[in-house]
Amino acid sequence: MIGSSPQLAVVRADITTLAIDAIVNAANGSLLGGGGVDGAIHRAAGRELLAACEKLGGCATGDAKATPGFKLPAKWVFHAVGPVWNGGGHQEDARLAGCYRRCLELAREHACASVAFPAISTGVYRFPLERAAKIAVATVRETIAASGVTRVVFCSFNENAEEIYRDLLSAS
Ligand code: AR6
Repeated sequence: MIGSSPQLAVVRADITTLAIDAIVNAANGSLLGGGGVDGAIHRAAGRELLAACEKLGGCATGDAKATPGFKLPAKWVFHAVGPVWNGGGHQEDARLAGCYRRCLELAREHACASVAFPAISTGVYRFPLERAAKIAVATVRETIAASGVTRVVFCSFNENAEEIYRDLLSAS
């Protein structure tokens, strides 16, 4: 684990393995599962997660909704819907920032002290990784104080993402 701030850290891990108050899912608007990290979370949490998601009625891009973690070590899952990258002129940055902001609001509502985020939108949705990571770190830095969260983990799935987050966290 590496990070210059006591509140923000980067880990390289499968997010489904983290024992933490809440993990964030990079979902789609249906909230009914998919590939990537979404598929991994649904597989690890078990069928009860899909049943809980079915009751949520979908979710807008830039927003997030909470369910329990069921069989996951995490207590909660915050299902965030990131934007599909479409060149940058379609409010992609603002919508991505909205995901991080909303998840920290959900953390406050559910009294979570620790939250782990994957790099939302940077897989199937093709958001450029470095640009996404900058937005992630900046938005968390802006909003963490109001959330009551004491620890945010940026969960990287590969070495490249880990290095990008490490550089961003070591910059003031
Ligand atoms: N743990 C942590 N990070 C992961 C994991 C994992 N187990 N698996 C993948 N990643 P993606 P998106 C990283 O494609 O771009 C789904 O079908 C991955 O390396 O999962 O937001 C949804 O249902 C990448 O950096 O999500 C949506 O339809 C990041 O997670 C759509 O994909 C996000 O990649 C959402 O696309």
